[in-house]
Amino acid sequence: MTEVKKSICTWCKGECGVLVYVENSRLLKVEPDPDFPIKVYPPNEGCPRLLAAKEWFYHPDRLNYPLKRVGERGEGKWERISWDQALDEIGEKLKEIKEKYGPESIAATHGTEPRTVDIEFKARFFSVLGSPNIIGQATVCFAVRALMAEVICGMFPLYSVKPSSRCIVLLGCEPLVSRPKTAKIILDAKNKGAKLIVIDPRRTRSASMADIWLKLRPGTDAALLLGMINVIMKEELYDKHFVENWCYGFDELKERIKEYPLEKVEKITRVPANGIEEAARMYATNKPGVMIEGMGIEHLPNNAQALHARWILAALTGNIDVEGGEELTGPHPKMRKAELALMAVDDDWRKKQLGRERFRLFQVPGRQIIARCQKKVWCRPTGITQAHGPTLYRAILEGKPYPIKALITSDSNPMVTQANTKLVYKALKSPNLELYVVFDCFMTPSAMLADYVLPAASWLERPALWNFDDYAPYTLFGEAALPSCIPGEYDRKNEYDFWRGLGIRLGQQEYWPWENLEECYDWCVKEMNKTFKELVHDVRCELRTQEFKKYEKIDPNTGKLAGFATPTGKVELYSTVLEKLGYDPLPYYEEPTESPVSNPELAKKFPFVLITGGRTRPLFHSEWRNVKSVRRLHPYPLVQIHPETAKKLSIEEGDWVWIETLRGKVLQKATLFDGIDPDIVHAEHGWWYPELPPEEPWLYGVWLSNINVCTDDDPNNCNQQIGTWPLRTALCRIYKAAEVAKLFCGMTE
Ligand SMILES: Nc1nc2c(c(=O)[nH]1)N[C@H]1C(S)=C(S)[C@@H](COP(=O)(O)OP(=O)(O)OC[C@H]3O[C@@H](n4cnc5c(=O)[nH]c(N)nc54)[C@H](O)[C@@H]3O)O[C@H]1N2
Ligand SMILES: Nc1nc2c(c(=O)[nH]1)N[C@H]1C(S)=C(S)[C@@H](COP(=O)(O)OP(=O)(O)OC[C@H]3O[C@@H](n4cnc5c(=O)[nH]c(N)nc54)[C@H](O)[C@@H]3O)O[C@H]1N2
Ligand code: SF4
Ligand SMILES: [Mo]
Repeated sequence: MTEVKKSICTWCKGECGVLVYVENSRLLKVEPDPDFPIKVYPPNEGCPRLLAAKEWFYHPDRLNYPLKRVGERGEGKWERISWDQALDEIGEKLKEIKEKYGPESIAATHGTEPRTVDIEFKARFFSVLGSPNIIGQATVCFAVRALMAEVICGMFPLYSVKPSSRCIVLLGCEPLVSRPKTAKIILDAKNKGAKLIVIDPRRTRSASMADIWLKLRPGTDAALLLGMINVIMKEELYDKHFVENWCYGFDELKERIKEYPLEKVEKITRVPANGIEEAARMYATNKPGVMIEGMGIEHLPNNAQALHARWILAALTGNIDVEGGEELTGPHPKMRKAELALMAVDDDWRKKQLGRERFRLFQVPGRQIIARCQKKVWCRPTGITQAHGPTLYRAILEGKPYPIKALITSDSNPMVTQANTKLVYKALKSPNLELYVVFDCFMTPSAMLADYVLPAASWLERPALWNFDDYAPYTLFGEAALPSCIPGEYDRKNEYDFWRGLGIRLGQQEYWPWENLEECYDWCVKEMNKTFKELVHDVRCELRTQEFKKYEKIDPNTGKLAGFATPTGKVELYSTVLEKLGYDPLPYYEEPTESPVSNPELAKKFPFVLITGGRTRPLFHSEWRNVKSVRRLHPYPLVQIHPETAKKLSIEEGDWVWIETLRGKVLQKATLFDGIDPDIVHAEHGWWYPELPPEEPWLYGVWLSNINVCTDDDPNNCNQQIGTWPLRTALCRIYKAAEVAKLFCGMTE
């Protein structure tokens, strides 16, 4: 008999409600759920990943059982073992390391977190263990923009664009490719007459349909936004009531902004002054307005300053906490999922967090200030803080400031997605690292270097309670469609069972009272007066009712206005949080460390600015290269080069070219594109070749086209407030790679 299961697909940021057809525990097909209330663009009926669901699920390379290394790291020799043996041995080793070097010598790295929906379990394991060293992509991804929103106005917006938005500003973001839910709403708003402003060095599809496209020089967003503030101040386009009553530091800002006259901004950004004026006026006079920032701004070495300016713009125009503007939803009053992480930032052991003294804003010192303010206004603090990845990889190699002896990677492929692959490789291969464990659905270049590789259950094999640590404006409930273990066929685990299994072996029994993930979810939703199962079947997608201008309401506990969750209770144009941490409290422009302006000598040898990682459909980071029907749609990595540049370098469409920086060089296929300046090139990230040999020196061709071989992670060049490594500004040179490429093509075709 065919069963139809209601699941949540997390293969990309669509997080779509889907129907999974199953017979005798076999997957038949997956279809979009027509009744699911949240729609996406492009419509998921044609989603190539969904169409390939069976190919993915029954892929011959899918990991089915735990593997233990028997040869050297990277030699590709494995022995199949049971889960009990794997967890027993890993648990034993962790205990030994903890006793000898302290819990902080055990670390974890993870990837684009919302996919697994269950980041809390790893955090819980580490909180009980007493190690502050979880590193991962948060330092370059969502956490960066969330953090700066929290610093300036005490909370972050999540999915806040609405069809009623009247002006949408895309700041280094291309939702038509990367964010299916947001794209749908933007198109709806645009159909209703909303203005669209795109700030991007490339002519994206959104830029093509925008009212204004500001083609800026990469890395100069902070200057551009300061220029927009200048216009809004000069022309008095700001919301006087909001500024007077709810903004802190207007006069100081006014002084600072004098340093950014439009002629200077034009010179820095290459955006004509009248374009900046026009954009500022459009944004300030079409309300509600919302800014959606993406990796174009988050991956910059001066991202904190740019995001600071972005929040000042939102505040000056009175767009904060209004419907269709920057909606501050806050924690779900009845959900307790985030509590699972046990994120008390005042714990003494958190003082050992790697990078804490330096990147104080993102790390525990900043988080402590933010958490105190949030407790007063939002009852619950958010908890996003991570140790610094580049510092941790160096600690593995150098043993400083203390040794890191064990690393567990789940849901990530750091050999491909972390900056400076050569250093990551050295660290993962180092004998200093006594234990490396990878928990994934497939064998990857990272997994090839592990001592144990453990098979992960995917979204098809586990229930889902998706609400972005309780902060999303909606909660999604999905059921497991397929068993995670079929004896004789495969035996995989979900995140909960994996971390619980390890926790129990490390004496954490009392912290893992729930026998399985569903029981744990029942605990999270207890106050909803329904079981998790009932919520899957009766609710599936709970849309939260929202209130706006909450800062103006009287807090019943204090009898005072609620205000914003910042030290002054106002939106801090002048940030007392930054000041307290010893940083400049106002935004400013700082040239990226590796640019033709800051380093003209280097630019003689490496004359192009390299930006990386603009998303492609249908690929998702380093995934899907192994699924033929999907790979066919995007078989090779493409580097975008302006036709004039290509002509000068005798490069033609489809030629393999070398992209070289100070760190290294890789090959990608040239595609000529006049929507980018002649001195800028854009390379894709995430490339490895699952069709090439897994063992060293190949590691699935990880050295061939993986752009992170070329990116920088030197802590001195990271953003000094947050720690972000610069994925989108580097100097490079490019040249044709005729002979090598022919050889390489033969191998991968
Ligand atoms: N140069 C450059 N580098 C970048 C970027 C860029 O723009 N330019 N972008 C950065 C950003 S924003 C991000 S978020 C990161 C992403 O970095 P990662 O998260 O490391 O990227 P993925 O390739 O998605 O790796 C996820 C791994 O998890 C596995 N996986 C899939 N589903 C599951 C599951 O359910 N459970 C488990 N345990 N594993 C699963 C996949 O097989 C894959 O190997 O990359 C960053 N790196
Ligand atoms: N299909 C697919 N969807 C995805 C992903 C995927 O890998 N594949 N990854 C997911 C993840 S984890 C993330 S974080 C999101 C990211 O999605 P987005 O936030 O949309 O980011 P990107 O597409 O990486 O980059 C957006 C734009 O930044 C521009 N850019 C580059 N440098 C600069 C600069 O200096 N300033 C400005 N203003 N812009 C610049 C690029 O030209 C690019 O068009 O996508 C998510 N969705
Ligand atoms: S892959 Fe993305 S767009 Fe396609 S169904 Fe899944 S979540 Fe939706
Ligand atoms: Mo990301």
